[in-house]
Amino acid sequence: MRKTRQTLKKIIDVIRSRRRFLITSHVRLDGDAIGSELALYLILRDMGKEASVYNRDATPQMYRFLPGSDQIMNSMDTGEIFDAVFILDCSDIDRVGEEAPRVGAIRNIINIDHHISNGSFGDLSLLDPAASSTGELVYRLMRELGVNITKDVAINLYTAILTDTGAFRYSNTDRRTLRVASELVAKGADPWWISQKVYENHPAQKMKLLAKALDTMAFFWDRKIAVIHVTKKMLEEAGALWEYTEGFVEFPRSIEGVEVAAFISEIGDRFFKVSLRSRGNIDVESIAGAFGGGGHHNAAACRITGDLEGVRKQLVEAVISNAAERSRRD
Ligand SMILES: [Mn+2]
Repeated sequence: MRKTRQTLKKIIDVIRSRRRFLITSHVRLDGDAIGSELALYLILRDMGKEASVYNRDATPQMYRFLPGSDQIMNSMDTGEIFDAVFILDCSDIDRVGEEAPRVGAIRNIINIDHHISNGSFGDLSLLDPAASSTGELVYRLMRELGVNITKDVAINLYTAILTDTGAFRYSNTDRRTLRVASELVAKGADPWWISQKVYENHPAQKMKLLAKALDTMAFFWDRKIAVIHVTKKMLEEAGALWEYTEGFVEFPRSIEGVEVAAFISEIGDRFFKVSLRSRGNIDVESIAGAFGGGGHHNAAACRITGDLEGVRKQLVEAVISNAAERSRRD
């Protein structure tokens, strides 16, 4: 806690003493990444600083209602010079994408994240795996800065927290999370308006794709593991975008008796992204870690090469052996 305070003070020193800031996050954006970026962007601008937001990927349609999202760049100017960069919600600097080496060459790297696997890269790391979201950490930073949280900032931070807690349902939701959310509502974030924008604004193609994905549901290990997948072909057939798959993994997880849910998506030739969710004891962070990925105890992701059947098999075996190892230890 004391170290966190010191880090916050050091970050504030950098903000106050520097002028030109870059803000970035991970590829395959989510609500926490974008909401945290835009909140920080708007605050820095309000402080009279120069700030730019760069993401490798375009902002998903569902997050384009966020104030400031039209200012996000998807390419980096070669000539631009920054005094400092904020890397948000990234357990590793490589998560930024192809521009990671250039981002990493910026003098002051400030790493703000809540992933347990964050290796504290950069010059200053504000890390708290107990925080619900990076948005909650950005909120803490703003409180420490003593800046005025405008309605636009509140909307961004509320969305960050809302989406990373699965609408305040996951185990990362606690008193502090709800208190921060309540303060953001007091600053003008309207829960119903934001919920509609995020959760009740789906393109029809997304539901078509979801129907196909649910049709692939397979159970393993006495129905304690449920796996669904989406291939490029399914995406094409539904006329859907990759971003529509956000949240699909919640469907297998919501089934009675399922302890580990996996969503496998084809991202390249013999190359798959695997999103993992668990409830209770099974630590999907360590399972994803075995494949070079990371995340949190109950939510993690990794990439696995091979054909679809092989990937699913490797994954199921990894979950079972992880559980067996755990029960031996306990
Ligand atoms: Mn996050």
